[in-house]
Amino acid sequence: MKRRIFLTLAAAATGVLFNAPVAQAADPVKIGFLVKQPEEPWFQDEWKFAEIAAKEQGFTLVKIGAPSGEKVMSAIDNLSAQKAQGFVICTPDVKLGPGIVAKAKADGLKMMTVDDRLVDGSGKPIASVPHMGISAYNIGKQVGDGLAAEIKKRGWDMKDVGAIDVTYNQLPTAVDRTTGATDALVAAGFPKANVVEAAQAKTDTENAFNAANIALTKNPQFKHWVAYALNDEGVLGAVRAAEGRGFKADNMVGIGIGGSESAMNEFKKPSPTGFYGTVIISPKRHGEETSTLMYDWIKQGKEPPMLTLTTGMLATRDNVGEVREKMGLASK
Ligand code: FCA
Repeated sequence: MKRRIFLTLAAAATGVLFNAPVAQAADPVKIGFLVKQPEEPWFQDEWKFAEIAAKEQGFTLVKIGAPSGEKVMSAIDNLSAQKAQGFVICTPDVKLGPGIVAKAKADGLKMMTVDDRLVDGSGKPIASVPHMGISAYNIGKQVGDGLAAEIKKRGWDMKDVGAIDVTYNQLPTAVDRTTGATDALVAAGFPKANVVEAAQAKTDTENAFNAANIALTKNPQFKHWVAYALNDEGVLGAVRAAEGRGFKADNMVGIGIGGSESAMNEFKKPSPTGFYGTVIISPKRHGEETSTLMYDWIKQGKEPPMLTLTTGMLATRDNVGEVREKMGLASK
């Protein structure tokens, strides 16, 4: 009896009784971080920043590459078996939404999405899952504005310029990004008829290369080209395809989205390529902040904001160092 009173008082003194944390104090926190394309530098960077959060907060981070629905489902079961309490995910397919939500619930895991937002059976975003994404349409507009400014600076006649719009319409954030870019170009006076859609089968350089090649072959009338896509890899595919047809830095302007290693390597080449710029987004926010939000949710029961949309900044090889510094990415 005496012992019970003592324990109760001790618990009350530390606030445990009145502000019960969701995880037991003794449980080590374990958080999964699932990404759809682990080979892509953007996702490597997200993981790197998530590791920083893990070190700072003292939780275990379980990094899992999950390029298919089956991989996602088995990864969630696996996390549950390892006694993880939650996970952050960039899904390989947003339509897996209801299945992922049900699986996480059945396994008793908290979840939040990053980059790509889950949709329900009718294609609407699943608003009940906390999400951090980019402000896709506005970032796309920054791409289109940058392309239009460069076309004007070079004094190109817009009727001689083709635009390769590398699309991936299965993914809403991709649609928003490329639509933003097209809208900004058209608003700057670019002829809509000169926008050539090039659908990629997967969001990587190889698939963008194949799509862009077809667009170039079918449109020999253009003297110059610009290109955009949902990410840097897509634009790099278009730039490489254009190079293969003789359109080098003088006649090709590509602006990507991301700012990870693929773009940085391009800027480090001794002479400029058709990869003119990138809108740098923040793997720090998408990796470190998401996993810290998940940690706070597990530790303190504090649910993350339901929707956070991050911004980006256009960088070219001339100012990339400065822009990275402004975005808090310089030391990485
Ligand atoms: C999507 C893209 C990635 C990256 C991320 C922020 O997941 O596929 O390349 O741009 O959004």
